[in-house]
Parts: sequence; structure tokens; C-alpha cells
Amino acid sequence: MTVGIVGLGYVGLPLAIEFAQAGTRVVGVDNDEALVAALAERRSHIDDVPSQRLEAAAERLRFTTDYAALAEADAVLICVPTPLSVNREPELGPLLAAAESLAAVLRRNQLVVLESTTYPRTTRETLVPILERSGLRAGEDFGVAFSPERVDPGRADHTIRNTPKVVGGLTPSCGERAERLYGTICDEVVRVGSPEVAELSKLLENIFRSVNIALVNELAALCHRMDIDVWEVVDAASTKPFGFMRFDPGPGMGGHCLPVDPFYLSWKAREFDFVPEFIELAGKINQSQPYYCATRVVEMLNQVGKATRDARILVLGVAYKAGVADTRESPGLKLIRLLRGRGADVAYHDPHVPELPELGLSGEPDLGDALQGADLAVIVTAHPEVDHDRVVREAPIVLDLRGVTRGSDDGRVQRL
Ligand code: SAJ
Repeated sequence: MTVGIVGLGYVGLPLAIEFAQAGTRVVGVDNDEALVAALAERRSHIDDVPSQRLEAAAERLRFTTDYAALAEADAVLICVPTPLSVNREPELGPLLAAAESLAAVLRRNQLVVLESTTYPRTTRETLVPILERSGLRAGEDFGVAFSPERVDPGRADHTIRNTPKVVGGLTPSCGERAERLYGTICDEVVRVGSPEVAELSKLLENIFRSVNIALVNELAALCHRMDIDVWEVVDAASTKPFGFMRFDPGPGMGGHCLPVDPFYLSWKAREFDFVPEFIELAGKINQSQPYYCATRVVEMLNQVGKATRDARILVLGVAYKAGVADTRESPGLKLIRLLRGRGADVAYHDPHVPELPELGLSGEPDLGDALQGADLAVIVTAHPEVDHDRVVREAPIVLDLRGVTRGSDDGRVQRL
């Protein structure tokens, strides 16, 4: 069997490796020539895919920018980005381009599976009509299904093989084909009755997180006003062994999934005269969290008689979450902009992120040097390799947005 994969990013490349290691020939297609050239030389750009794994599966992996190579594939998986536009609406450009290129080479009896996160009905209403420009009929001449990606970059405990894979076929036979295909790389495949169910299940997974993160962020602001330790409240609630799932307050909600996916659904819902209040409210709270954190910084400086203007503030951690280098939609970047807007002199230290070109900033490589001369240190993303005890010892005052200083009752430290 041969599988084609369109889009060789953090979803497509791990899939390519998984199929190759399962004995399937893989044709990987991407429109980025430099990326394809690097992969052809067995150099990986994805942290979760060491170059050695490319080497090991080399004889079953072919990478190209030429969609014509997909003609030899029995199945083609589309794994291209589905971001938001500047006014936070679904940006299906990459998906439409991939579909149009695939339609030009589509062959009878091929199976096409969309993995990119999107709103319900994208597969049926957008992807299928484009593919049918080939003259072939979906569900009759070729198969179509949707199967959401559940790749969590940097995670080792949950893998493609041991994470259940949801699959929704355009027709029962499409679903059966997709189930057999994923059964070669996943221990459990979960068949659902339609692409829409599969599309919406993915959005629910991430909207669930967005809403609960917003809940604890809002609770943190209330607790501050009531002088209650929100971290102790969350710890206590987390002792409940059923009916509760822990979420922690923080500087906001970053990443390439959570700040984006919910707005795909709220955008589509408008077509049905429906305003999903939870999604909008959660988005509003999470997007306002960096602003709230900026006021906490100003408040702390004020308490020691310092103005924000010309204060030297050290931001610890600018990646969107601990342990990663990804700064997409990172609240740390927003917080830096807000503090600079108030005239502060902001520096940062993040062992995963040496440069922030979009802010014209280079990270302070040495923590000790970075702490020298700082009027306030704010822990925004708590990477495990950063010595936060040292931060508490050496910074004049510390604002901890991640609850990593809870062992300290030092009066110079405040937390969300
Ligand atoms: N965050 C909080 N408080 C929390 C959890 C997260 O403030 O309690 C913040 C993080 O700091 C980050 C953002 O929210 O800025 C997103 O964090 P995340 O833990 O949801 O991590 P992501 O964005 O990498 O989410 C991915 C998703 N995986 C896929 O879409 C395949 C998500 O569905 C996973 O549940 C999540 O990883 C995970 O469990 O790690």
C-alpha cells in the first residue's frame, strides 16, 4: 500500500513516519521546497521526529513538491494548517489550495482523508466539491473521510499509536476504508457516523479546554480581590477523584490550537443564527488575561514606590507553554508589548527561545545576569529547567503567573 500525505508539519511528518515504520510506502508532499529538500536529505524540522527516524524509514519515504506523485497513492491524507485570518475568521486558503492541486491528480478508487482541524461540514461542503472537479464522484469513484489530528507536540506518553483515532466517512464504505487504513498505525480507531461528527468532536475537545482555562482565569481575578489563594483552591478541588478536571490559571492561552479552534465553530454557528456564548466568553476572558497580568505588574511596582515607566522588568518564559519553543499566540509576547507600552524596559529569559524577532528582542542567555538590575521578575511560562528558587532569591520582587513559587512565603513574591 502507498499513502500520500499533503502537508509535512507537526501533524503530517509524524504520520508519514508512523506509516513508513508500519511497512507502508509514503509519498509526502509539501509546497515548501526548502522543507522538502531538507527531508529528502533526512533532516527533520519537527522536534518530535528526530532525523534518525527519517533515516531508518528512508526506503519507504519519498518527499516532493509535485502533487503528481500522489497518483501512486491508495490514500491521501490532507494535513495542512487551518489558521485564523487577521480578523479572527477561518483561513482555509492552504486547504483550498491543497484540494485544488489534489483534484488535478485524483485517481479512481483513492481515499482522501482530511485531518486539518476545521468547522463541521467543511469536508462535505468544501473539500468534496473541489475534489469532484476531477470528474470523479465522491463516495462512488473515490472515498472521503474526516479524521481529526490528536498530535500533542512534545508529548511522549500519548502517541499516534496509542491515542484513539476518530474517523467519520462520507459513506459507510468510506468510513470502513478509513478505519482499515488507520488501523495499521493506531491501536484503536473510533468510527463515527459522519465527517461532521468527527469535525465537531475535535472542536469540542479544544473548546472544553478553552472554557475551563477561562473559568480558572476568571476565578483567579476574583480570588485576588477576595484575598483568597486561587492555587490553594484549585489544589483542594483537584483532590476530588471524580467529576473534576484540573486547570490552572495563567497569563493567557497560547498555542496553535486552543486560541484558534473555538473560533472556527463560532464563525460557522452564525450561519445558523446561533451565538455560542461559552466560546465567545471564554475567548474574551482568555484574550484579556495578559491585560490583567499587566495590571498586576503595575500594582506590584507601585507597592514598592516604582512607576512602570523606565522600570526594568524581566519576563521569564515567552513560549506558549512550558517545555516547548513555540511562541505562536503566546501570552508572554502580548504581556511584553503591554509593559513596553507603559514605558517599561522589558527583557526576557527563555532557554527555548533565543530570539524574538517580532519584538526586536534577544533573550538574556544567563539567568543570573538577567536578574541583575531587574526591578521586577514575572514568571510567565515556567520551563522546568529554569531555577525559579534563584529568581525568588535574587529578584527584588517577583510576580508568579504559574504558581511555581508556592513553596515560598516570601513577602516579595506575589502570585496570580
Ligand atoms: N493553559 C493554561 N491553563 C491550563 C492549561 C493550559 O493556562 O490549565 C494554557 C497553556 O499555558 C497554553 C494554552 O493554555 O498557553 C494551551 O495549552 P494546552 O495545554 O492546551 O496545550 P496545547 O495548545 O499544546 O494543546 C494541545 C492540544 N492537542 C491537540 O490539539 C492535538 C490539546 O487538545 C491537548 O489536550 C493539549 O495539547 C494537552 O493535553 O497537552
